[in-house]
Amino acid sequence: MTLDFDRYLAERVAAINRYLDRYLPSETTYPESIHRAIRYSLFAGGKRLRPVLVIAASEAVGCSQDAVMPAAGALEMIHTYSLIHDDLPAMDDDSLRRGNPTSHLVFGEAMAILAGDALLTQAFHLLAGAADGSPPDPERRLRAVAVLAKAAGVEGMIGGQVVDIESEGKKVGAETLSYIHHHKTGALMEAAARLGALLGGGNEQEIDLLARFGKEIGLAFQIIDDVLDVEGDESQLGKSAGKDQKAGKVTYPQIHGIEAARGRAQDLAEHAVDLVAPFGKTGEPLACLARRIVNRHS
Ligand code: GRG
Repeated sequence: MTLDFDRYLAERVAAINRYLDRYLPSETTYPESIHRAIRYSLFAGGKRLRPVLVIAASEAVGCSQDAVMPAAGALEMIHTYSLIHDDLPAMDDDSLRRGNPTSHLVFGEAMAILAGDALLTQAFHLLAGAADGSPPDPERRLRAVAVLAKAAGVEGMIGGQVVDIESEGKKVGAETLSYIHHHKTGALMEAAARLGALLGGGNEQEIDLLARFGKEIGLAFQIIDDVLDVEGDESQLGKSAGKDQKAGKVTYPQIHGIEAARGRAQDLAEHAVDLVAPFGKTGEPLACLARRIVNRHS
């Protein structure tokens, strides 16, 4: 039987949302303002790609999703923090995110900064095992914390954001663009797949292979994000379109053209599909995810 991927996705997204809802303090918890700001951004309807990637990678190595839910939740929390901070006046100064006014427009700049900080910090509380009380394997849990810290920090997402900001309005080449994409977007995707495999009990070879898968689809995802910024429709994207050109940002379509950009993303996705072929049936959701990433409209 072929996999009903829409159903697969819907079930996992619902499980992630339930998990995060249970873990996070309610909006009536004191001090209410910060919990309202956190929940406003987290539950505004993101695609949940990174936590789904954690779960699908764990399933590929034969694990049930329960063991990796803390990692899945942590990935989404860090991703959401990066969106809140990226939208701030000091960064992209954006007004629309996940179809809603950005956090700083609703809660003020200070609360938006704090909501992002809180999500980043709480993500490590969750991953470290404080929420479930029964770390499956303390050594793997510790490695997982290190993997996520590296991916979110200067050697990963922050490093990519720094080079992105410093490249604005400048004529930079393909090498710099590749650094930005691999770090700003790819690092969290790679970490998601690596964490799923690591905490799902995979062996070292499986962990490395799935991390490579995450890296390839991370790059494909960002190339398509660049394409959608040019061709996409704001109401479908849920965020402002045409931002990259306005901000003088270097993008894949700008250097290589739209057709080549789409072609490169397709090639990366197909290569990623080949990488997970050895997993057979349990790797099928990952293959579907790779293809969905390049055929998306939002
Ligand atoms: C400001 C700390 C900080 C980091 C900035 C990741 C990042 C680095 C900024 C976020 C903005 C951005 C354009 C990142 C590139 C990755 C990307 C395309 C994010 C959007 O991810 P989706 O489409 O968003 O998965 P949803 O809303 O669906 O979760």
